[in-house]
Formats: sequence, C-alpha cells, structure tokens
Amino acid sequence: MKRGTGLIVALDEINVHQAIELSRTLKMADALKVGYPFVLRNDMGMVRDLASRNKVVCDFKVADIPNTNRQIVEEAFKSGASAVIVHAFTGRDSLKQCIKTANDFGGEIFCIVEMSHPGSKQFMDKSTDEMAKMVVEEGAHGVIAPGNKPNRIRHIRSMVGDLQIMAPGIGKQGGNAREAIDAGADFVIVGRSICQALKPLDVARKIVAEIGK
Ligand code: O7M
Repeated sequence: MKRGTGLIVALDEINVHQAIELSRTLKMADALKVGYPFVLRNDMGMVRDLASRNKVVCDFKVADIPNTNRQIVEEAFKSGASAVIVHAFTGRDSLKQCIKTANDFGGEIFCIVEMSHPGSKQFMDKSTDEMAKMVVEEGAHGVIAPGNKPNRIRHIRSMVGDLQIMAPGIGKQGGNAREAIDAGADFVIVGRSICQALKPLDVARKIVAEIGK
C-alpha cells in the first residue's frame, strides 16, 4: 500500500450516510478499512462505491480452507479492494491461496499475526513468530500487529523485515499513534476515535500530525 499520511480509518459502527460523508471528508487517510460490521449492515455494493473514491482495505479476517479463501478474496478484489486482511493461523496452504488470488488481481494481502485484545494471549500470541516467519516466506505484502503494544510491534518488525505493518488498537484501545509508528508500524488503523467523534476531521488531523512529528 502506498504510504502517505500513515492513517487508515476503520469504518465500524456507522451507517451508510456517515460512511459516504467520511469517505469524502477523510481524504487524507491512506485507506478506509471495512469489515463484517460494515458489509453486513450495508452490502458489497457500498464497498464498490467507497473504492471509487478512496483506497479500501477489506478486513474479512479470512480463515478457511484454500478454496473458500479464494472465493472470499476474489469477491473483495472484484469489489475494488486494494488489500484484503486474512488470518495466518489457518496455515500455509490457506495463506498461499490468498496470496495467489491477490496476485491474480494485482492486490495485496495483509496477515494477522497477533491481536490487540487481551484474548490474543490465549492462543494467538504463542504462534506469532511462526506465523510471521511463514508470512515472509510466502511473500505476503504485510502484517497486522497490535498498535497498543509497541514492544510487540518492535518484535514483529524484527521478524518481518521490510513488509508493511498496519497497527490497530489506537485511541479507544489505549494505543498511541506516534508510539506505534516509532515502534515500526507503517500505518495506524483508527476506528471509533475518529468515526464517533463530533468532528472526525479534527481528530484525524490530530492523529496525522502526531504520526508526522
Ligand atoms: O479504533 P477501534 O478500536 O474503534 O477499531 C479498531 C479496528 O481495528 C476494528 O475494526 C477492529 O476490528 C480492528 N482490529 C483490532 O482492533 N485489533 C486487532 O488486533 C486487529 C484488528 C484488525 O483490523 O484486524 C485486521
């Protein structure tokens, strides 16, 4: 993904009108991230609409057998996504298929290797290193690392070399954009702190200024 301001806005918990308005207002964002809350509440047509104005990252946390993964990733890219987020824990064959499909469309795959919520420790964090190693070996474009755990971003950066890192968990989950970038993230993903603000543009500008410090 092309890095401009380093801000990606997660369009969660908003309706279709707010999404359209935000997509027009938040032009400084490098991308808008849409996931299940957004797509289930609206439809994939809205993704197409957003993708005509902004770069869109489809956060479908793809985690299935290769054949099903292929279909999900295809639909995302057909709708104009620039990147799709997939889980790494389903293993090498599932990941390989996602990357192959992305390459067919000229799109990018970002893999989750650790998460920002406490439950990540229970199973996922135990396999972060193995997953990060596989992601590099298979040629994914980047990873998702917890933005509220700078030490973990630093560690994941040391594992993935120059792959891009997107870091969610900023603001509402306690993370700080500047600290996440300093620790090695290329992008921060911010949802509620921007989308639920009375003045989303002001908050977005403040975060972009923090990133740029
Ligand atoms: O800023 P928030 O907390 O309102 O939103 C954060 C967004 O990032 C929201 O869309 C989450 O689903 C997502 N996210 C995390 O919060 N933590 C993770 O570990 C991973 C993600 C994510 O985007 O995964 C791809």
